[in-house]
Amino acid sequence: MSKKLLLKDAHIEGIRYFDVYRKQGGYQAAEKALKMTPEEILEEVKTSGLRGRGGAGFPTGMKWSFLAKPEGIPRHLVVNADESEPGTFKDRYLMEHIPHILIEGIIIASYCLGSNASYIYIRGEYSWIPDILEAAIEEVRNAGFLGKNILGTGFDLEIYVQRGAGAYVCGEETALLESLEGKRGNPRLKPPFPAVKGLWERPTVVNNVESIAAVVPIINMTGAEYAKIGVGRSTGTKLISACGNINKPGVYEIDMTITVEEFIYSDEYCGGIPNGKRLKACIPGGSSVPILPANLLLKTIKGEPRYMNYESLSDGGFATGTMMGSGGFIVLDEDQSVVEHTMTLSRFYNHESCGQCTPCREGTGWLYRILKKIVNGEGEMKDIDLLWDIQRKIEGNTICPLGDAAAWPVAAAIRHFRDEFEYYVKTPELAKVKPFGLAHY
Ligand code: L3W
Ligand code: SF4
Repeated sequence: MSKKLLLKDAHIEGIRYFDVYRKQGGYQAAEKALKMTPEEILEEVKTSGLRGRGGAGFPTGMKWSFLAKPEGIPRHLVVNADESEPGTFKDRYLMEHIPHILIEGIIIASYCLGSNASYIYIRGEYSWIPDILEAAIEEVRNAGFLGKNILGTGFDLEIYVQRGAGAYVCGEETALLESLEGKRGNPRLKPPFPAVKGLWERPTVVNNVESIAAVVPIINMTGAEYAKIGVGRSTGTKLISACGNINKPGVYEIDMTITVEEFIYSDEYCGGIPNGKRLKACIPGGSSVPILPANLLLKTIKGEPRYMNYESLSDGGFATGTMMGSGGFIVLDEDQSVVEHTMTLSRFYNHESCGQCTPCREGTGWLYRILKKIVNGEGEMKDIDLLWDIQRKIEGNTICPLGDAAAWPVAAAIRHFRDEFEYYVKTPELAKVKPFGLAHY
């Protein structure tokens, strides 16, 4: 049984409301933190080993320590709730069911960072969640945890909820800041990082919803105890949203010591693949991370089991590994077509490109059009090499990671499933026939 820190009370009726959350020990971490110094809180977060839960896995304590503190200039905390990565819906679950763990985390983080005005930027499509968050904020204000002179500490805090307008790229932290400032959400060049020049050019920390929520158990149990959960540099617990060809899609909290096999087949998690089908492939960290075929998913190239953590999933680099990413776990059974799946993703990235950089603006369109040509049975062998060339020219040559995110799925699909691309080219009429099984491998 995996240890639960964030979802431990998710089953309790009414946990969305302040009184019920408080009865379960809610806001004790905030009370504790407000008696500590900001430096002591930072030390706990650093000791915990918490890594950013939005996709990049950057150490949270280190990010907080980078925050510039020029005299007389306000600082901000911005929570990235723009969760738009295909396959990722864990922050939605957390905000819908336990909004107070996020609000409590914001209070602690804001106090630590010296932010008197903090923001939650939430994707526009989550249209019903801002009401939940705003109701929770109102309850917390009435209880004295928000506003002026919180609990008599002299610390003031306001939390604002801002809805996005439906652009995936606004999940990229600098595009998010542009959008929050009321402009078109175009990513900025980095450096400067937001920690130095962020919202309205002020020092800003941008953290994912789950990262901020994790600060609550860290303060409650201490960073050292949190660091004992998990393995290596994958400390604490991670929320995984599981979908695709599995019996039990949903959001699970894991402690990063379980194997991928256990996660897919155990009844505690995905419960196996429907109708006794075989596993073909999986994208474990949201659509941007490389797809892995079943053999490399269940074992690394060294023959060791593949674990659900940052290090094990990326073992072997992109040649034989992938990434933990946002934890959006997408499972494909033997009937799924990797080529068609890759085309769908390419259409998405092409549509979501902001158009600022040529390799991304033009390259994503080329990827989509060539993949569509292959799927429609009009592909030629040279198109597969052209796809490879185009993704190489995008990767690393753009302002923001959306370019890489568009390139990696294509690269991984060709690397691991080239024979399937060739099958489409050689036998276009057969490629249309379902089930499109493992048979031809
Ligand atoms: C100050 C330095 N700050 C790095 C900060 C930086 C950012 C964080 C990580 O995300 C991933 C990609 C996909 N001084 C710093 C510094 N920072 N050096 O650390 O930065 P970085 O550049 O490693 O990554 P990133 O741009 O934050 C890229 C994933 O995000 N992704 C997923 C998107 C969707 C979701 C979702 O729906 N939940 O996350 C898309 O690309 O895996 O690896 O804060 O400022 N010297
Ligand atoms: Fe815009 Fe794409 Fe360039 Fe990112 S990589 S800034 S989405 S054009």
